[in-house]
Amino acid sequence: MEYIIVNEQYEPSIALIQLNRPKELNALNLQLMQELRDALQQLDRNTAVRVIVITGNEQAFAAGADIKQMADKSAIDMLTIDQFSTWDQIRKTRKPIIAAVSGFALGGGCELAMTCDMIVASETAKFGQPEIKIGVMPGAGGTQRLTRAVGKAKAMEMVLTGRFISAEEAMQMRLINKVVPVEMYLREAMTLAREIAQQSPIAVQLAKEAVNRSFETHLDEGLHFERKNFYLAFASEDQKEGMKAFIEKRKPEYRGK
Ligand code: CO8
Repeated sequence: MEYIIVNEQYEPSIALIQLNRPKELNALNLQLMQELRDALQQLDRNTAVRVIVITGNEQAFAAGADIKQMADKSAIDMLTIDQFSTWDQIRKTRKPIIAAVSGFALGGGCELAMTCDMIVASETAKFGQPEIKIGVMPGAGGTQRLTRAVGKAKAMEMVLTGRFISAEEAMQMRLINKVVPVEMYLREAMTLAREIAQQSPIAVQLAKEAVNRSFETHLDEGLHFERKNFYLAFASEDQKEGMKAFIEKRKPEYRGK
């Protein structure tokens, strides 16, 4: 891996992926995205991993897709490269992913953070969809996920002006889960990851799938999907263990079975 650093057991059950193109503010070139996809697929298969955290560095989570790599491409080049299949694969990760964001999360960087399941940010984080300023528009979910998260008016403002918003504003707009001082953002993301890693990984997977389904379907179908996953949870040993532990007034020991 050239552009990311993967630590499969940064903490027990928690993997950390660090985007690592610091000189380019972690601009997302094709290779970085492919490395990220491959790492996520591998971590998704690794039963020792229950939660994945993606981070950058203090200056930048990611300042967007690599403009220098895209600048002279034609529409047909973009179609042929088909980089969005990489993004689609990332979206299919079954384990929960937390983005730990500091500094710039712009364009594809903001879209990558929004593709994750939760976002913990440092006070210095800046979110934005500035594609409009370079003559294009968001292409990896910015018009869709941002609008679902913050509503039409704010999404329009961000997408049509390209203006950045602070972590505090992002918090008020419900784009992110938490804002903490810069020295704490990774630690805070780990605290959240630890709490999720203590739960049954089967229940976590089923629940993540059901929450995500709510973005893709109407209420009746969503409730039906939720119910099926709820029933499925009763096929797990973890369900028996969780309920037994409650009755016996002890901590459950989930084995992911
Ligand atoms: N792509 C390529 N290089 C970049 C990018 C980028 N997105 N962002 C920063 N860099 C490079 C700069 O060119 C510079 O390199 P060099 O030293 O060789 O000149 C280095 O990183 C440092 O950047 P700056 O000197 O500009 O640092 P500043 O602190 O002055 O400014 C900013 C920081 C405000 C973040 C500024 O760099 C900037 O505006 N960057 C571009 C932000 C942007 O427009 N992002 C959107 C890109 S388009 C996009 O994401 C579309 C997504 C579509 C789907 C995804 C498909 C893969």
